[in-house]
Amino acid sequence: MIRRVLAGVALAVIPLTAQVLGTTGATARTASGMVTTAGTPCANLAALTIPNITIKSATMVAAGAFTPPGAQSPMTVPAFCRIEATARPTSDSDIRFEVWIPPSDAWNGKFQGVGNGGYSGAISYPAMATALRRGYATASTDTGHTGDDMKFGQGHPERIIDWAWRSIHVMTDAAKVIVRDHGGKLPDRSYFNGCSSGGHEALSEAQRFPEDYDGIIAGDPANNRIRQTFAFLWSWTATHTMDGQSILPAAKLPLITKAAIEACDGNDGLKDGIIDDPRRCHFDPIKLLCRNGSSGLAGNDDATCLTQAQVDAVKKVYDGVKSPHTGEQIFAGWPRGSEGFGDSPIQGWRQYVMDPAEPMRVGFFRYFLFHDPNWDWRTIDWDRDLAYAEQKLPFMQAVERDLTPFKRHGGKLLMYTGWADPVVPPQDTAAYYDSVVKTMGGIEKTREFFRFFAAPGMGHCSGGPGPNQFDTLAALEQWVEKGVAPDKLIASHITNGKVDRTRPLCVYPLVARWKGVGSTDEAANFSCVTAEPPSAPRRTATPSSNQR
Ligand SMILES: [Ca+2]
Repeated sequence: MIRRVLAGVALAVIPLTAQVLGTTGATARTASGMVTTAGTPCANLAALTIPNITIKSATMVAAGAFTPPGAQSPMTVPAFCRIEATARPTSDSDIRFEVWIPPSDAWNGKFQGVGNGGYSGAISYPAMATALRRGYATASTDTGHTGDDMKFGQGHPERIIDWAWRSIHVMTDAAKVIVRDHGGKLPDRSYFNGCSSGGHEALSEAQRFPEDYDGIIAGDPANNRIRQTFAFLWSWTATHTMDGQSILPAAKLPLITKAAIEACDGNDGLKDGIIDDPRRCHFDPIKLLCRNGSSGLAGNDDATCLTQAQVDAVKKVYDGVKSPHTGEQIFAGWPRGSEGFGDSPIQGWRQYVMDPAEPMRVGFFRYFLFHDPNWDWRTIDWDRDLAYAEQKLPFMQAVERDLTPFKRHGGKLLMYTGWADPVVPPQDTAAYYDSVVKTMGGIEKTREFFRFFAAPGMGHCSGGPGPNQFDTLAALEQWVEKGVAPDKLIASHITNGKVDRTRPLCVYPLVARWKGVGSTDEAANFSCVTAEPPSAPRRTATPSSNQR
């Protein structure tokens, strides 16, 4: 219903009349020889009338340095027309968004909506600049509030909806109208590109508004949002005492990752410092138990081993949330290999599990669910509270398995994740894909419009020991515009600005396997094959000369 009511509302309102076109003078000739007229000059866009949208400003920005609001340092951008606007689809809404449009000679004729991170609260200027540099008209929104915490939801149910799905759709509709008015035509193609919360937004668009976009990139999607939030609370309570003391010192996380990789690196037949698929890794942290049997809290033990309490904590994070009553798995645990693989807090369990003084996203329970700023995480009832949350806030989810409307629209969906993601457990992302495959009639029928790529050893959206830089947009453009579906993406690992390893990321569920000759750091020496059954691990390959 939501889809039918809202989709196309804005587009239907402003006919692009000859009179509107006549206000400009600029004309251009398309490849087919048809003369088109560039639309309203940038500065005049401020006078554009779109229902529920207020355009605050429309200004030309010259090529060069541009410092977006809130940024410490400038970005380098090509010239563009910058439109600042606010959408108020409800009386309580305050959805700020910007639309950036290249000059006609630089515009590729396409539109790209870009997604957010965390609980958003900020326009994604760097992603907009990236889209602009590739010739796209682009838009981003603050999703209807400012800041990354969740207090905005207290007493503002409509703003929670704005954040959950409405802002991206409203932004998309309005941006297309603005682009049409300035560029003289609707975008030839529209893409959405997001990771993390942006991945959630991407899947929400494919599910709720299948006609908004022709191509959608969903990275490390936090689409199973309610259970993901319960899992944050679970992992925090697993690694902290009831009075909030940390059981597991962050300094020990790299030790655990090292041991997990040692245990599981060879499962894929190649000792290369990367766990290929953590679902096939069953490393038990008891292997790290201190030999002197020391136990107790952090600080009383040896830096090279784990106390029994620490072993138990790590196991709980791996295992994920289970119903204490039925044993049902509520949400996947964090993968082996994600514990601590890098120096920054997001390259391991620090940022979302270990470091917060309270469970990450506890504001969800306080401000979205129970409307009680004093809600105490110790009172969680996993079954009762989960049932209540899923009944009360279903719009926070983007877990629909039937994507028939998006497929029928001709849409193409490219989803990716990092197999070492310490924020959104990749096992849940794979499980979502598997469930869509089941619903949509099998892997072949699903691959016609929806492909999934998992990057071994990649963290949350980027980083990690595995090759983690790859061009999803170029692959999706080929698929949408030329009908060439991606069977693999070539990923690079970069150290100090230098590529030191490339690998294919194979279309799921295929996996990359070394051919047995040549450097294990070159993608060309790998094939995409069906994974070996976990019960019969392949013989360890003969190491190549430069293997690490
Ligand atoms: Ca390996």
